[in-house]
Amino acid sequence: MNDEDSQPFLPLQYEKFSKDIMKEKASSFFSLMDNRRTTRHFSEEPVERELIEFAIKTASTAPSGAHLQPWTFVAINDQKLKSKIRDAAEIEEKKTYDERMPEAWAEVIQPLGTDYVKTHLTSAPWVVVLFRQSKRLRINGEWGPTYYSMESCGIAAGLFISAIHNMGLTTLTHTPSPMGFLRDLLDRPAHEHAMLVMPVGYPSEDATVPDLIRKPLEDVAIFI
Ligand code: IYR
Repeated sequence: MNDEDSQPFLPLQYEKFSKDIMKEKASSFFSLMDNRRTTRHFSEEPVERELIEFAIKTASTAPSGAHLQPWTFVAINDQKLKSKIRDAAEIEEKKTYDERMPEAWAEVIQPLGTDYVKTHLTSAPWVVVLFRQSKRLRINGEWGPTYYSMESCGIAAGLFISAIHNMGLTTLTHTPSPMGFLRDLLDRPAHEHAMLVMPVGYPSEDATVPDLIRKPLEDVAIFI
């Protein structure tokens, strides 16, 4: 690679905090995120498009393999399209719940109270579908791979969920299975693969969540 091809480097913008401020920030961010819950019960109250744009812009700050940002977020507000997605998702999910789900899977999701009925896909004002790009178009016109696209999109999804929670809205990571129908319904190209469906909105007034307990630190971390 010659100098003309390489990226310019800039000084890192970095602000160092005092130890006390670091602890305060660490603990308040943990409290904020520890209060996040996934609910399937959404209000129909509208949400401004600008807020969804901010969440997608935040997600798009995620680190990604070779900085290819291999994601497309399709944000759907159109009621007719949301209904079509719900109909198609429920057809697949009914088969999954009734026929395809092995017992070992059913036993761990049974406490979550989920079923094939996907009300959230029509009640939430927005449904955001995250597509993972497995290929990219090179400058020479040929297709090349993307790198670590699963990891990159997983990180982007985490930032999206955090941004939505931080702005006072709620989302649900819904994974209709299989989800090939989303590429057809949303007219996405063959190298894009639907990965997550995230309804976004306010929780309904009667929203409930399963009574879950998160694993304590000792069960999720080892310090050496
Ligand atoms: N995809 C289905 C089933 C489902 C799977 C898991 I793993 C969950 O944690 C919850 C549900 C659905 O979205 O209902």
